[in-house]
Amino acid sequence: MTENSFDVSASIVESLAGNRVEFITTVPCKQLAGVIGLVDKDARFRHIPSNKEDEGMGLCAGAWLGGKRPAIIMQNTAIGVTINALATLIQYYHIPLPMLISYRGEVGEKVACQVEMALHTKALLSELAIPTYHFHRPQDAGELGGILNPLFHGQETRRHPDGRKLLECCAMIRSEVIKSIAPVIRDHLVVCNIGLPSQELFMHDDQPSNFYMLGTMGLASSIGLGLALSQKSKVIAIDGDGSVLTNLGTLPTIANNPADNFILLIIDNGSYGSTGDQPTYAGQKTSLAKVAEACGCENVIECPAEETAKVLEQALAADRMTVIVSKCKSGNVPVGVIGLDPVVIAHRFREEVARRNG
Ligand SMILES: Cc1ncc(C[n+]2csc(CCOP(=O)(O)OP(=O)(O)O)c2C)c(N)n1
Repeated sequence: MTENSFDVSASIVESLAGNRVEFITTVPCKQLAGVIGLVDKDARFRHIPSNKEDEGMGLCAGAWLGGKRPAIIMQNTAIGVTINALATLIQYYHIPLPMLISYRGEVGEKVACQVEMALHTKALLSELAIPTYHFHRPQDAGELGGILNPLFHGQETRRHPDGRKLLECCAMIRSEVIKSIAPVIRDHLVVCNIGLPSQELFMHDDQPSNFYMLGTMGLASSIGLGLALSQKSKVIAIDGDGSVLTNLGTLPTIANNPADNFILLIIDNGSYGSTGDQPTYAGQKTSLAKVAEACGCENVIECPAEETAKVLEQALAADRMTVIVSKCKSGNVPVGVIGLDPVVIAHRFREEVARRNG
């Protein structure tokens, strides 16, 4: 095959499909427009455009937990945006994620600003110990299939080690909202927000069906949506107002990619509770319920905290994607840390998802 006749985009798409990648999220880049166009039209893939690359990584994490092989397509200028998601989500939970990254800023680049991130792209990936493969010539893209195979295989055949409970959790008082919903959410897949919400849920009702976020503030809703789109069981993402504000792009993504097995429960205490109750804008002029509606979410319910369990039960019974904003007071109580290894959390959750989906 000559260099000219080699179709890079088609080769990449076939390598992805050939490795059973089914869930792809993208933030566009001109250089990868051909691949993105093919992915979008190809029924072998679920294509979910995301608003920001770290949001996309949350979606991919959810898809992997849901049993699907994910991939993200993005531009190298976004590497900086994704460092936290890479370190505290993708790497921390050992989630296999191929990133197809366009390399803007190389020799011949017409947009001078692109050169700046090109200078740092490889150094940042190297600092994170992420193996990189640089396709210099069009035909090099033909190597993609062979690169993907071991990436997925290694993670899918690994099992979480038993008994790796690293730290003992100290039982302390819990938030009333988490306490009241624990019996309702026990039978469903739950993705729980970073900080105190996860610690409280772990302390009171640890289940293999709970995915506790230990980092990556803002991505509970993205992980939850990716998971819901990837399998059939019902998914409840428990988020916080501060975290939703940090990833506000999640609401249009949710609205435009509805999954009737998905409930986003925002426990809105009007503050960044886990860091000492600093006020958020949601506790002031900004109504997250109205923002969700304006973004196109169709079933948005705001309720007082004491009605959360009942509203959640009704939403589960309705089989419709629902956003619930539970308004509660700020205030924290001491609670122990989560004594589980992140890889244990991810793998036992993934196995539970697979068990439920038969
Ligand atoms: C990117 C990033 N920024 C800031 C933090 C620190 N942080 C951890 S939890 C948290 C507050 C989360 O607030 P919210 O989502 O409202 O949940 P709450 O704790 O109030 O239930 C903050 C600011 C972080 N972990 N990551």
